[in-house]
Amino acid sequence: MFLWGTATASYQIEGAVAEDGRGVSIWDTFTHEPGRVRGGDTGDVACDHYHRWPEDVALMSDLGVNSYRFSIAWPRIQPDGRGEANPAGLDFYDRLTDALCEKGIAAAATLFHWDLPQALEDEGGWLNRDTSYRFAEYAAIVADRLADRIPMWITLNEPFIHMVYGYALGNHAPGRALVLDALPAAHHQLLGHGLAVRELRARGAEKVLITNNCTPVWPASADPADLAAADAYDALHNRLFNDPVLLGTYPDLSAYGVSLDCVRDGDLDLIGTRLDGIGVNYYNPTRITAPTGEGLPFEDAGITGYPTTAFGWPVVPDGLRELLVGLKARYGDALPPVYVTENGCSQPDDVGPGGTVDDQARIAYLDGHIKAVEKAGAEGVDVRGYYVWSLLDNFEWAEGYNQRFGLVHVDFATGTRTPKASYHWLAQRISQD
Ligand code: PNW
Repeated sequence: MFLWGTATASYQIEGAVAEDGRGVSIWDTFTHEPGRVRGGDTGDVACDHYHRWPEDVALMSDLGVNSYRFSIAWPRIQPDGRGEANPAGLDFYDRLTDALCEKGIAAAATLFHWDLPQALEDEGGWLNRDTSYRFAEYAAIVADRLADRIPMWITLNEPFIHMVYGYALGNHAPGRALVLDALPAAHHQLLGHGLAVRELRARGAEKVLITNNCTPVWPASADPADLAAADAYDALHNRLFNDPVLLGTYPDLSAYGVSLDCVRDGDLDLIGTRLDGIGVNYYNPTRITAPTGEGLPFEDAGITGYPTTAFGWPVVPDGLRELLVGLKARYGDALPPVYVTENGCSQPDDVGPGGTVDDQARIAYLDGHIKAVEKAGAEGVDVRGYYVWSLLDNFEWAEGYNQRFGLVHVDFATGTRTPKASYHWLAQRISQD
């Protein structure tokens, strides 16, 4: 059965940051520092999903999806990132899972979507190898409680984006700007993944995946310098995260003066444990040119000639086909079934007269990308699911509430949910399947 779903993440929708024993996460700290997030927005209330989740489950049921990808907030389960579980935190996800089961919606739970307990960040966060072991412990606690009812587990969401924005550039929590010294955050996340896979499987988890952010890389020209730059970018963004989990090896980054000194014997065996699927998040391709100055071995050349989203991201549906076919070409039989665990666009959606949101550009976006998935399938890629980012307009990280990705509009002053035209379109599309 093909999985049609919507995706969300804990910090982006839940709110209720100080309720029922939840600990502080790095995003609580970061959003309360002046100048970090546009407009000073925080996730303190967000979509108030922590209280309104029954309404959100009903929205998904009416939409007709058969799967829901959400994330579990580590600080609700272990407020300080270690030790005893907080029962109230587990209870929340237990209730949500039961409600999904009742509606026939298969839960796909992500264990880490960037909201690390602050107490672990204080000890170095993902730069510290110990965090990988803490993550496995947390995974075991959650699986003990929920593996009997959650069929699909995703260890990490987009370790690349978390490393780059959180540790290399600093525009996401924890706000560190270490450039290439951020690389241990890649390895320690992946080691945490490998250790967690073992804990999840030991507790009977049916399917275990990781979700990587992937982008087709386009060299700006056929000039060898541009080709080399594009290859370097592809190594860092795509292969650094796909190779170890699918092949058990890291790409050679030594040409760029980069080495992963923190890798120890046996780590790659754990990280390369065969998965039941790979989650792929796709938003757009990246066009790369040779660097003009010192520093990184590539430069973003930008993409023109395509429509853009409110974020300014180019809309290239065929890039998703290209990406999926490219994964099959590179990994062959080592590529497990693929799930597109995020795809979607931000649009400036206002509620119009009559209380409707006429987001025609989102309908065109989704239609194009769903067709691209079908084409990749026809070209031999085993794609088994497609999840729209996102169910609800939500807290879009450094952009606050300014970028709306939802199928459902949220009035952040009142919490009122209004399904957009794209929601009704998708309901139709799914019902035809
Ligand atoms: C993903 N980029 O993040 C995340 O998984 C979501 O939490 C997020 O809301 C969604 O995509 C939309 O941004 C990304 O700059 C953040 O290329 C930034 C990028 C890509 C993905």
